[in-house]
Amino acid sequence: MDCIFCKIIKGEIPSTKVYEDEKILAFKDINPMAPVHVLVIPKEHIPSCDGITAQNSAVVAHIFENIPEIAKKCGCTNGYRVITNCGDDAKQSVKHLHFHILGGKSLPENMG
Ligand code: DGP
Repeated sequence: MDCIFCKIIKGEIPSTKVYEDEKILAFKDINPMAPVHVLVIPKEHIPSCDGITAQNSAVVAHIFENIPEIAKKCGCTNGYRVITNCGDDAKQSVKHLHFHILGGKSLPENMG
């Protein structure tokens, strides 16, 4: 499958990893929108939020169980934002489920 994030998981494309275990990987976004901009992804290929089911949702819970520690470790000491883009209207550019962690500064209120 021609998926950039699957290639990052396999080590075929380099990334700056900040957390990894058997189910998930977190790495720095190549185009940071904030001082801290990390992507957290499942190692299992799930295309987007639309692909989350009762069969695979445990990995999503696992991601959220680890997000506070990842955010803290990366320097989000005063809060952070978690975002996932799903589909064309949201401008999802990589079709592998990922959660952006943004922080390290006071973020703008407007998200729309
Ligand atoms: P989204 O628009 O939600 O699909 O965001 C995809 C993000 O992935 C975007 O912020 C840039 C990042 N990205 C794309 N390709 C690469 C890559 O090869 N390496 C890293 N570290 N990030 C990437």
